[in-house]
Amino acid sequence: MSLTFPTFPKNCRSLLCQYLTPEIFEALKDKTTANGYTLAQAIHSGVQNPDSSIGVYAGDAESYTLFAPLFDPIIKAYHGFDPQSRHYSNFNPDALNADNPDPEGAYIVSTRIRVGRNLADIPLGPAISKAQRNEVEVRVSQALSRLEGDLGGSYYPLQGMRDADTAQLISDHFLFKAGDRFLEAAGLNRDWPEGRGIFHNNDKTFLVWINEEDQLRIISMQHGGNIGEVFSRLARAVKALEQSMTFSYSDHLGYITSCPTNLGTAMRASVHIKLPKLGSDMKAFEAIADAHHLQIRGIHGEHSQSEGGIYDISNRRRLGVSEVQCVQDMYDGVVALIEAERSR
Ligand code: ADP
Ligand code: DAR
Repeated sequence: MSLTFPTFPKNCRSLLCQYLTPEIFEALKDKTTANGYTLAQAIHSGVQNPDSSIGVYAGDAESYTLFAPLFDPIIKAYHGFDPQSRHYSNFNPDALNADNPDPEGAYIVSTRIRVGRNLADIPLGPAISKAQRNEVEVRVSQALSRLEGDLGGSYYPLQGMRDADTAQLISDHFLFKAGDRFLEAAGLNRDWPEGRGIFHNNDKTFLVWINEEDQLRIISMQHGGNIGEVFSRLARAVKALEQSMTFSYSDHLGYITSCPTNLGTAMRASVHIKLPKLGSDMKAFEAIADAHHLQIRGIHGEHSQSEGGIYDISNRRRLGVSEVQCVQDMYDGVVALIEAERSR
């Protein structure tokens, strides 16, 4: 890894480019966390990919304190969250005001709510060893095997999975794709596909990804717009898993994740929604999204495009807001988008 100040192109807009000064680089470049993670590793994705939006990844919880002179301004810029602020969690579904906004199913194709989690005693993906990643797979899949009722299901390792089965699960939006160039440069694709896999119940309404960008992505999803039901299932599942695993958490940053954009709740609550008319007026579409703290993605995940007038709409805020607020953000935004689509 380079120990000289990186050269960024003039058109670089990532938060890394904006906040890595020569002074901060000199102050941090020789520091190493207890897991051996360095500044060079933390910034490597953004140096290799100057078109990154963020450009940094943490290798462990200590990264956020040891490299705070760089991470703090990036967290402030993305989340509007100060170094002295405290994060509060509220996963109580009863606090959500979210009757189905589209009971006729005219707009919302499907609803998905996910959280990222990492085991408190193992480094994050960018710093994890192969043996540690395999240990995560064993510990988490064993905990999942003890789930009962509608959360019960089976674990399917990626290693040995038939290519056709992998492709079908990805096409059906259930399984993660092989890591993109940003994750590759962060060291998150090392030893792929060893130690990675997916757990799901029979209905594929409850799924857990093991060792993608975070050690766990805990997912509740179903067709239609019953956002409250999706949230309640996720809350039950996370509570059940917390009985057998300790997740990395701090009073300041909430749930600790490899990418700083997922800190706090580590929650992304999304709908796939048909908005063809708004899609032809992106200025109005984006104005409503901005007003409701929403992110617009394509329908095959991050960095993909919308298809057939269907968009992935989700909350943008994750840190400094509760899980209930994340879902309320998405819900309130979806109500406004449906009203705008109807009025056209
Ligand atoms: P993440 O949500 O885990 O950050 P992505 O944005 O890449 O990751 O989405 C992961 C997968 O989940 C993709 O296949 C995407 O199409 C699917 N997905 C996201 N939201 C929904 C939704 N509301 N309904 C169905 N599939 C969804
Ligand atoms: N591609 C990285 C990450 C941005 C946020 N998305 C995540 N974490 N999947 C970037 O800096 O653009």
